[in-house]
This record gives sequence, C-alpha cells and structure tokens, in this order.
Amino acid sequence: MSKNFRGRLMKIDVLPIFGKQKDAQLSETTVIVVDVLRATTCMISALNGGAVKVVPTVDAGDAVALASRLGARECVLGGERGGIKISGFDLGNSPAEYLSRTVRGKTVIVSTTNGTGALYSVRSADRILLGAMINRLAVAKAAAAEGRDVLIVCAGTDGQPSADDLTCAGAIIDGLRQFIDIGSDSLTDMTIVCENLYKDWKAGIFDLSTTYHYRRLVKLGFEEDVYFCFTPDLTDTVPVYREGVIVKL
Ligand code: 3SL
Ligand code: MG
Repeated sequence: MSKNFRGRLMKIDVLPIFGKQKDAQLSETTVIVVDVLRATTCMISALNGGAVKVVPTVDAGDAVALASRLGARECVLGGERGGIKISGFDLGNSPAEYLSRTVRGKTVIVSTTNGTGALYSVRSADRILLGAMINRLAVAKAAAAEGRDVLIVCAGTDGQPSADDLTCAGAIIDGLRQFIDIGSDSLTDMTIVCENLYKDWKAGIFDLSTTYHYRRLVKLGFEEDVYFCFTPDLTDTVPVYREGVIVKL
C-alpha cells in the first residue's frame, strides 16, 4: 500500500465539481484539474504547439485587457462561452485551433465557461497539474512522483458534475495504478465510481455520447473535438499551474 511523503497512507479523491473543496483538501496535495471537454485538452495542445505559456482568466474582460497590454505580436486570445468562440477573440476552444503556426512562441490567454474557473478555485494548492485523456498516463506519472495525496478536481458543466470529466478522472486513477500500489483504503467512493465509469466506457458498456455536454458539443458541430479529447495518451506533456500561469512541468 502506497505511503505519501509524510509516511501516511496516500489518499486519492475526486471532486466532481470545482468550488466545493475545503482548504485542508488543498494543502499537501497534488491537485489535477480536469476539463476534458475541452479546456484542459486545449491548454495541453497549446503548450504542445509551442506556446510559451497559457494564462487562464475567469473573466473574458480580464483576458481582453491582458491581451491588449501584451499586444498581438506577443499573444493569442482564446476562449468560449457556451462552447462558442467569444466575439472578437482570435480562437475558440477547439484543440485543433491551437496549432504551432498560431501559438508558437506566444502567450496564450484563455477564458472559458468552466475550466478557467476550476483552475482559479484551486490556486492555493501546493501543486496543480492539468489532466485530460490525451495526457492521462503522463499526468498520473507526474502526480505519483510527487508522493502527495491526489485530488482530481473536475470542472463540470455549468455548475453540475459532467460525465466526461468523471470518466477522465477514472482514466487518470487507472493510470496512477501503473505507478503506485493503490489499496482500497486509499480510495473514496467518488474515486471508485469514476474508475468504474472509465472501465465501462473503455469496455463499450457506457456510452458517453448520451451525456449532456458531449451531446451539446456534437450538436454545435464539434464532433471531431470530442473524438480527439477522448483519445488516450497522445502526449507526455504535463502542464503545471502556478502563480496564475500554466507552463510545461
Ligand atoms: O467550460 C469550459 O471551460 C469549456 O471547456 C467548455 S466547452 O467544451 O468549450 O464548451
Ligand atoms: Mg468541460
């Protein structure tokens, strides 16, 4: 059974929706923020595309103000509300938009409906990593190496838990098993539920396309995004969020 860096039993927990955590849950904890559809997937893609850093803002106006301070040569402004690109922004929230030719060497400033709020809500944690399906093993490996308790914080959708994030959380927990021995005393009920959801999805028993946010994105024409966002282990990139900025670990 795995011990954390204080010699205690390592705990793994999932918060299905951000904002409900207690301060104690963030101290001496590695937090993994998950917004698999699509904010954390986009941020990972931006770093893969060569962005110098990603700056998340909760408020779209703050993003615009920062972008005008930096200027168009230095930054790219991206984000969405309700899945749709914010008017006047350079990019929306499709991972395919964050290509090297657009983001290389630039600061990417992003404001999204749920994902940037989730990041902001855990800003006081000791270590904050960004997780998605495309980096699930890499983020699991990085979190295991930290040796702290792990709290996966899901962005959810419009204040509600979202099955896409819960499935991705389960995928990361499954990944953690490759790097640490996890006994049942390490897990909460939420962790067990997420891991089972992931196993059912992987076995084709649970159909994510029936769920709310997935269906909404498909309806908006983002079917390719959804497939991409649910392709496991495409990258080793693990972003870390500290002092308001996201960079590669
Ligand atoms: O809520 C968010 O942060 C977004 O990822 C939502 S969407 O997938 O772009 O609709
Ligand atoms: Mg989401």
